[in-house]
Amino acid sequence: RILIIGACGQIGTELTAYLRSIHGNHKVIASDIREGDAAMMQSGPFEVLDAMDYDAVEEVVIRHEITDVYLMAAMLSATAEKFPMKGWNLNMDSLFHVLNLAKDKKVDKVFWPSSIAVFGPSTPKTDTPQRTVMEPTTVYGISKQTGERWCEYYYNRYGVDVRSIRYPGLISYKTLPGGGTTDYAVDIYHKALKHKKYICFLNSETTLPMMFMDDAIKATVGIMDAPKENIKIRCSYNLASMSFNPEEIAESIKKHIPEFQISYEPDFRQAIADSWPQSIDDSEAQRDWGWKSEFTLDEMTKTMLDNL
Ligand code: VAH
Repeated sequence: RILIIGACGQIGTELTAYLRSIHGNHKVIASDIREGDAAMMQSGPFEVLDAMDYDAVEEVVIRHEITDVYLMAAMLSATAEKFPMKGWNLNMDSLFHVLNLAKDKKVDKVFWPSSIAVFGPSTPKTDTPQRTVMEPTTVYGISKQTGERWCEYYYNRYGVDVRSIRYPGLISYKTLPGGGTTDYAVDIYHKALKHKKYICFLNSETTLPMMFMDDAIKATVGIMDAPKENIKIRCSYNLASMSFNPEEIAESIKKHIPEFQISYEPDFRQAIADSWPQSIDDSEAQRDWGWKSEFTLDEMTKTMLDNL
């Protein structure tokens, strides 16, 4: 059986629905720090679970005979700058608990999300390579860089089958994201439909690597379904789809809502965005487990506006 920790989050919500559609509702146990919405609670087994409580995680893993764990709980970049120690402790304790359960053979396989936030101002900004200088300047980025080191250590030292992806900014219509810097790219669609205008907290030229959620879910399941011997990178794989800035996404929206207006009022999240790369080289993911992005910006815009 599969356990999703952080099932009510931006990725967790869609990952839970997708895995339940593939494996059947009762093979996928959803969990989060508090109960989810009606759709989540009615679609299969749910456990209220604190990812920082080892005994509680172990009890759920044993009682439900879990084999695969997707650890999607984390505090994202903007929020972690407000609560550094809470962010560090949540992101790291939850990872150690799941890695140790795998080390003790209580689970067989682990997925853990990393992020382009592991890169910092000294990282090459375009076509950022899989292996490069990584001096992250955010709590979130530091926790993801450290987590990658520990994933690789647990694989090399204890044979733990942990797999990871450095997600770009993710955009979806099924859930509101929480506390990210790339979240402007979700908010903009909601505001475009409601108010036909959006005040963006990043400036117009801030180009960031982005991905539509359907592509992210495909990549997550793709790396977990790949044969073990194909996974050559055990820290975390670069993953790419598209790169755009607020002006470009606004232009894409204007093709559907011509009167849409965007204005710019950068806040503390501008410095976070400026520390990240603009585009990512994901050739290893393409080579090792057949990754291929499907969605373009205009296709994503059409899907977002049709579904919101
Ligand atoms: C954030 N959406 O903004 C997340 C992600 C690369 C960005 O890590 O913090």
